Amino acid sequence: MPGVAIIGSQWGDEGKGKATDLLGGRIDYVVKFNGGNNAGHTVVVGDEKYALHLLPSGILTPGVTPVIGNGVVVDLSVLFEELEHLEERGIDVSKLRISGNAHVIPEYNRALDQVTERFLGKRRIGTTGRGIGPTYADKINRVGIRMQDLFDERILRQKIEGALVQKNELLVKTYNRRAFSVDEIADNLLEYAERVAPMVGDTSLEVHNALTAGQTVVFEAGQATMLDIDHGTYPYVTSSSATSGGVATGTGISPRLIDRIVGIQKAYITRVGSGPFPTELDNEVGERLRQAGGEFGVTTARARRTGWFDSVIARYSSRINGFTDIVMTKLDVLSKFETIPVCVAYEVDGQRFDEMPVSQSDFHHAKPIYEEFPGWEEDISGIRDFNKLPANAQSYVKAVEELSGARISAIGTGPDRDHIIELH
Ligand code: 2SA
Ligand code: GDP
Ligand code: MG
Repeated sequence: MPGVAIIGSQWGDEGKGKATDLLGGRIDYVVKFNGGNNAGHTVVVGDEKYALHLLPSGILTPGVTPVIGNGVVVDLSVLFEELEHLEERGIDVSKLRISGNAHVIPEYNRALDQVTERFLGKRRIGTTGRGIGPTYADKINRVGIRMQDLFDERILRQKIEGALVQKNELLVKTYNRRAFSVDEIADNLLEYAERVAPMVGDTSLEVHNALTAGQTVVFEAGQATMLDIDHGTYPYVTSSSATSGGVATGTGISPRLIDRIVGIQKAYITRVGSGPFPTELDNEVGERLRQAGGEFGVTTARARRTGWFDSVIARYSSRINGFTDIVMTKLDVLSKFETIPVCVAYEVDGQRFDEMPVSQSDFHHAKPIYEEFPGWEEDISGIRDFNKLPANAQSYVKAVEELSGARISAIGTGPDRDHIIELH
C-alpha cells in the first residue's frame, strides 16, 4: 500500500492527526497537500500532547520524512515557531522538506483576512484569521509569492510591489487600514530565506521517487470534504482542495500512485465557523457532546458546533473521495447516551433527499430525518477488540458503516495512540 491519502470526511477535526500518526511505524513520508496553519491536529503520544498547525503530523514519528507540498500555504514565522517548539521537546525536525512551489503567506494577507471578516459582519465565514483565503486568492490571481522567490531578492521585490498595488488599495481605501511597504514585507520574508533554503526543493520528484521505489507515503489533508473549495458548503469553506482530488494537484503526484484513500469520520459530527449544519444540536445535548469530546479548536480554541452523525454527508464524502476505508473516531464519546439518532436523509420543503442536495439553498433548509439507535452505559475508552464493545455499540458501528458507503477499517476509542480497534 505505498500511496495512502488521509481525508477528513466531515467539517474537519475528525482526528486525522491521530490516524496519520497511527500508521507511523509503517510509513516513510507524510505529505501535507493543502491548507496551512489554519489546521490543527492534536496527537497524544504517551503523556505528551502535541498540537500541530502547519507541520504534517508525521513529523512526530522518528524516521519519517515530513513534506509540505506545493498546495500548502506557508506562514514562515509559524513554520519556525513550530519547528523550534518541537526541537525543544526533543523531536528531530531535520528531515522536513518544502516544495519550492508552495506559496507563502505575507503579512498583508493576514491583515486582509481579519479585516474582511470584521467587515462582513453577520455574513462572515468564521475563518481562522491566518491569511489563508487571501493567499490562495493571490495564487489564482497570479500575484502570489512562492517559496522559490525568497532566493532571488530582485524578483521577490518585484512580486511584492505588484501585489501591494492591489493590497494597499483595499486595505487603505476600503478598510481604512494602514498600507504596507515593499521594504517591510521583503525584509520580513528575507529574514527566513537562509534558514529555510536547505529545506526547499522539488518535492514532487522526491515523493515520486519514493513511491516508485516502493516506499510508503501518506498524504495528509488539512480541513475536510465539507470545507473543500469546490465540494463543500460554499462560501462557508476554506480556500483549498481538501478532498482526494487535491492530493494530486497539491503534491505533483499522479493519481495513479494513490492506492488507498482513507476517510476519517467522527461517530458524530462537528463544525467550526459559520455555515449550514443540518444535524446541529444547539442545546444541552450538543453541549454534552462538546464537553465529552473536548470539542474546542486546536488553532483558535473556539467551541466547535456539535451534532448527530449525518449519513448523507458520509455517503457524499465516500463518493467524492472514493474512500477505500473509513476510520471512525471518538466512538467512546457516545457512551452513556440513552439513544443515538443518526441522520439517514433530509427533508426539504416536504421533499425527501437521500443524497446531498445540489442547491445550497436546499441544504440550508434541510431538516434531518433520524433513525434512532439504542445507546450503551459502559465506558468503552481504550477498548481494542471489537468483540469487547457492548452489543449496542457494535450495532451502531455496523449501521453507520452500512449508511456510509465504505467499509470501516478502524474505530477510535480514546485520544491515545493505542486507543483504537483495528478491523482490517
Ligand atoms: P480559513 O481560515 O479561511 O481556512 O477558514 C475558512 C473555514 O474553514 C474552517 N476551518 C476549520 N474548521 C475546522 N478545523 C480547522 N482547524 C482548526 C482545528 C480550527 C480552529 O483543527 O481545530 O482551531 O479553530 C479549520 N481551519 C479552517 C473555518 O472554521 C472556516 O469555517
Ligand atoms: P484533526 O484536525 O482531524 O487532526 O483533528 P483534531 O486534532 O483537531 O481533533 C480531534 C481530537 O480528537 C483531538 O483532540 C484528538 O486527540 C481526539 N481524538 C482522536 N481520536 C479520538 C478517539 O477515538 N476518542 C477520543 N475521545 N478522542 C479522540
Ligand atoms: Mg483539527
